[in-house]
Formats: sequence, C-alpha cells, structure tokens
Amino acid sequence: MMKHAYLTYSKEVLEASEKNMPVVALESTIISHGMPYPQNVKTAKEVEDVVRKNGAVPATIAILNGKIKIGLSHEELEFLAKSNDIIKASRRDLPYLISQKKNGATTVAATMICARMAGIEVFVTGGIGGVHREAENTMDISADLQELAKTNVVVVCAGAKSILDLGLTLEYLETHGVPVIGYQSNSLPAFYTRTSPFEVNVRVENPDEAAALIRTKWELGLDGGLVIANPIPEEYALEENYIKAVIEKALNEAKEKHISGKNVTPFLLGKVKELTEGSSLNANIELVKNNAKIGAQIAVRLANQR
Ligand code: PSU
Ligand code: MN
Repeated sequence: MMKHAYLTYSKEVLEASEKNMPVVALESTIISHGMPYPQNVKTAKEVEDVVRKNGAVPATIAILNGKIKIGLSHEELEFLAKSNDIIKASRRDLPYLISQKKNGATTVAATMICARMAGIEVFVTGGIGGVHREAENTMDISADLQELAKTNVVVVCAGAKSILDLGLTLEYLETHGVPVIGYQSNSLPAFYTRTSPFEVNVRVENPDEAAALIRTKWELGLDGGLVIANPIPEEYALEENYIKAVIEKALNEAKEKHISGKNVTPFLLGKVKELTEGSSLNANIELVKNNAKIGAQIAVRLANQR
C-alpha cells in the first residue's frame, strides 16, 4: 500500500497488499448518515463479507481522530454506526477534520480521494451524489461529480436516486469525460428501480469487459473516474410509481423547509426512509451487497491484468 503520513491501514488490508490481493474501498457516510442503527453496522459487516467471498479484501474508509483509516475494525464500524456526532466529510471537509483530529464519515468524493491516496482502484457504494433538481437556481451539484472528473477510482453503484436530476447528472459527467457504464444494462438505474428514462453511454456484460475498459481509460492517460451502474436485483426493486411519489413528497418538504448546502442530501434520504417506513431499507441493503459482489469481481480482474 502507499505510505502517507495521514494514512493508517488495518492489519487485514496491509496483509492483503503484501500478498498483492485486490482491495475494494467502501464508504462510511452510508453507515453514519445513510442507514439507522443497528442495520447500518450489520450491513457494513455483511458487505465486507461479500467482498471477501468474491476474492478481494474490503477497506471501509473513514476519518478517525484525524487519521485517514483504510480498513476498519468491528469496534470502529460500531462507533461510526452508533455515534451521532460524526461529521459528513466530503472533499472540502478533509483538511479541517484531519488537522483538528476529528471524526468524519467519508462521502463518495472523500472516499475516492482516500482510496486514491492508498492506491485502491475500485470503490463500492449504493448511490452517487449528482446534480440536484433545480440546480439551475441553487447550483447544488455534489462534489462527487468533480471527484469522478479527476480522481482515478472506479465507483460501482446502483446509479443515483431520483431525488436528483438524473438527466443533468449524466450531462455533467459527459462534459467531464466520465464514462457511465451500464452493468448488463442499457438504462441508468435509479437506485430503487432497475431503470430510469435515461440511457447509459456503454454497456458491459461481465467483470472482464469492465476491467478492460477501466484499464484502457487509464492507460490512455485519461485521468478521472468511471461509474459502473449496476441495477438493483429484480426481486428487491421497488415499484416505480410508489417511489416516485415518495421522492416528490420529500422534495416538496425540503423546499418548504429551505434546506440547503450539505444538509440537502441527508434530509432527502431521511425523508424517503421515513415515508417508506423502512420498506426502502431492505432494497438499499440488497443493492449495496449486489454492488459489492460485482465490484470485488472487477477488482480481481483488474489485479490480474497488472
Ligand atoms: N445517495 C444515496 N445514499 C447516500 C449518499 C447519496 O443514495 O448515502 C451519500 C453518499 O455518501 C454521497 C453523498 O457521496 O451522500 C452525497 O452528498 P452531497 O449531495 O451533499 O454531495
Ligand atoms: Mn450538495
């Protein structure tokens, strides 16, 4: 693994790198801010196990006492899951959290940064941030998209929730040269549903094709990330009109309450959870596990290509 004064590795990750085993990064915002306790810590552990079962080593990433932790112990996962003063950490928050020795749960953007510092190429999560609806007025565009524009990490996700403007999100990614790759899918998945009205740029059928595309991008000197959009398994997908109505309601409430800045996404995610009375939680858990499986398989193929 790459040495860096700010980085601390778990024993499992260090041993993996000595054996040249592929490592898969996992984010911690999903634990601290994305799911309720205790489902969050249970899911975090299960997702790590799915990565292991598929031949790679999991590295959940967070900021603890100002250190970037690459790979967390069960106690550390428990702490992130239970404590309610963990700061949501995106790119702009890292210098503050690290210099002031604080605790932070890393978003997609921050996890990509830390993974890159550690030399990890594959990162698995649920959904990415994106261009928010009415961004033409608010300019609310997730830092995740800028990170994808410049940081060489592949993000395996189930697309993005339609709390966002998925069309504008795709336009933004296109402008910045970020391939959005449908995994056995022509459509951009919308997290809870397998499809959206938007098409992906390219489709791959298996981990080998994905790995070849990723490696080719970087060998061409085209820096930046890629999105592997992997639809939620059919049996766990939610009914489209149902989730659409829920999201509309959440968006209206955010507007009424004048929610802004970094609170927008957590507010909307919390509302969706509340309005679905937890029926969305199971979908969320299953899609992350499904992403972990595909992400680990891609990491294995990427390691073999080296
Ligand atoms: N979307 C989800 N679940 C999540 C997030 C987004 O469906 O947990 C989290 C991720 O950590 C993502 C972050 O990186 O929210 C984006 O926040 P913002 O829009 O403030 O950049
Ligand atoms: Mn935002």
